[in-house]
Amino acid sequence: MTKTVLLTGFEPFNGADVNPSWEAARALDGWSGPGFQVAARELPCVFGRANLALFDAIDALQPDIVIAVGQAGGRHEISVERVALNVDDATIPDNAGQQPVDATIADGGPAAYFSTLPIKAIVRALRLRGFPAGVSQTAGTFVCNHVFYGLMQHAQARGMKAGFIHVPFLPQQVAGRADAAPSMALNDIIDGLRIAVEVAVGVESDVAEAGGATH
Ligand code: PCA
Repeated sequence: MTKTVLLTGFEPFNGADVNPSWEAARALDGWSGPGFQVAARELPCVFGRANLALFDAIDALQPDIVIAVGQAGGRHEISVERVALNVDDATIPDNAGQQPVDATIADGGPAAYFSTLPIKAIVRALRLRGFPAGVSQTAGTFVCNHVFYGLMQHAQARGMKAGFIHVPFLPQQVAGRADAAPSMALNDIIDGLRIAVEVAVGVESDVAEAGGATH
């Protein structure tokens, strides 16, 4: 049976005019391969509303696998997230002007959820193909983590595989910046997400190999 994979990306935020997560996800809308088809949807960068948009998309598409994607400006690699935390703690306002501080996402919910994607297998496949990639131990405490937490709660109830991947800035976002933030070409981000989808569809249990962090 063909598996449906929902890929989400975010609208631009913090005054930017582009968000690589949506640019990459939208490029894969309608892409299909052996045993799977991909649908892409854009999420608002707004606490609460983003999760409602995600749950609507899940209801409409009934996906087997959900991979939410966000921009992590300043990171140099494709970051496959391990853990979603039950906290909102924003350093900047979201696109509706909300800036929650130390707020619980789900009262009575677990402190954290783990991704159910084969995160080590995805990182290994990306590295074998020459992409800078790694497991990340935190998706931050802004809208991406908020969506990731809501996604995992929803996915557990429905028995879907789900997780989150952060991607670097695009070259055009860092050109001319004094701080030399790293970036990745859009085509590489797109190809990296293709690999992540293929592994998520094809690998049932994750590989065990070193890939954590000492600090
Ligand atoms: N990145 C932000 C929110 C939207 C996005 O693309 C984050 O990492 O929380």
